[in-house]
Amino acid sequence: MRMDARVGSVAANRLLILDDDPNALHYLGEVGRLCQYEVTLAGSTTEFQDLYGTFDPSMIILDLRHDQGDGLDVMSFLGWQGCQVPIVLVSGVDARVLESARRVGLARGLTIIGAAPKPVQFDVLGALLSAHREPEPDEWVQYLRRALDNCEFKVFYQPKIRIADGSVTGFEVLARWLHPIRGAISPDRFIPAAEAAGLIAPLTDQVLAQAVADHAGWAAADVDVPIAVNVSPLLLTSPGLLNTLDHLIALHRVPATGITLEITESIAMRSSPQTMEVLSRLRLRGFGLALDDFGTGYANFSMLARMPINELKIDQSVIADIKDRPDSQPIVQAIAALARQLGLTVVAEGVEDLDICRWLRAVGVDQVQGFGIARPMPPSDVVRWLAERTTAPLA
Ligand code: G
Ligand code: G
Ligand code: MN
Repeated sequence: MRMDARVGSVAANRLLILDDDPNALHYLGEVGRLCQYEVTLAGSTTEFQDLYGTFDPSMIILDLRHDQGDGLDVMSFLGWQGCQVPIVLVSGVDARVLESARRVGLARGLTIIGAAPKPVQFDVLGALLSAHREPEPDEWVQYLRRALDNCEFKVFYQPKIRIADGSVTGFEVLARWLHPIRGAISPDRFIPAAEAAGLIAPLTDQVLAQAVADHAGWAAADVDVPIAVNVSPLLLTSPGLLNTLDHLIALHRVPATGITLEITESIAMRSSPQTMEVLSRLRLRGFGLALDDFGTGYANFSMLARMPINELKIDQSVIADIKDRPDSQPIVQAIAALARQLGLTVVAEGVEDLDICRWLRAVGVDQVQGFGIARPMPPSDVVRWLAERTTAPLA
């Protein structure tokens, strides 16, 4: 996440503007500052190209008509640089030219998020800049607190299927932040921020409370839906998580066996005595423990044998390579063989194409999860999805 990469005093939101009209440049800069960007102004293409490297913008505004070149040159420069920064095009030329320039930018792989005719209206540009703004580290804390107070974190569910018979073995619970203005924010962004802000425990409590309540509600309706919740390594060094889980299963009168906790592979690297104790206690109570994202390079095989886990999830990056990069096949094969010897259930994650199920089954992978089965769905869809599917072996 960008926030982690830029610690210290470097602002997360840096806006670089190119316009050869000094008045327009000044005006655009003011809008940027009002939207809380650190702003740098370029009055010419050469200046822009120099600043692009040194200022490292997180957002760009490009005027399409200026002295040298026509703005399209700048876009080829940015395309050549592999620029992934969101770009807003502005121009005094007519709307059709602006639209065709936008297409040129997209064709060069650029992220054109808006095209505005000049004079650019304050609220149009302001809305674009605000929507794409990354909260600064100190703002995250405040945003996350508010989101927790307003219960903006929701849970989505993604099924896991046993290849051999097509039965549903459970659903992974995936947190989503449904922000009233920004829309859905990915956990890849807010989980690290919550960890850094010391708010991962209350966030996980909210996720668990929703998921265990859903799980119990389905059980009461005679629908058996085991759940798997991701937990941060930070929560495995103290008894807080155990207490939350004990409380929830007592409150909803459900057995621990229907609930699995997914811990990341990196935890195996930091397996302190405290962590081992929490993990062992979880298993002794009957909770499932899955080692997630396996194959991304942290855990070694001897640690695998020592961890009190019952399931191993092979990371989607490893699975994605199976078809295109034959050298990853022996890796999956070795992981699956070892996991089986250790008595672990083996799950392949990120399975988009069910064609690989035959191969996965042959090398000893038991279950699959991924877009090829279903995308993560809201809780309201789970029962219908289960009712509508036909259970048949995948390979
Ligand atoms: O759903 P998505 O692919 O965007 O999830 C991205 C990452 O966020 C995954 O690695 C997933 O494990 C993690 N994640 C999703 N929900 C939670 C959660 O509730 N807690 C923690 N710690 N991680 C989560
Ligand atoms: O790290 P973890 O395994 O918890 O990540 C799970 C995340 O991966 C889910 O949040 C989901 O959004 C994402 N995901 C699930 N299935 C697929 C898939 O088939 N393809 C891709 N690209 N992502 C997937
Ligand atoms: Mn997971």
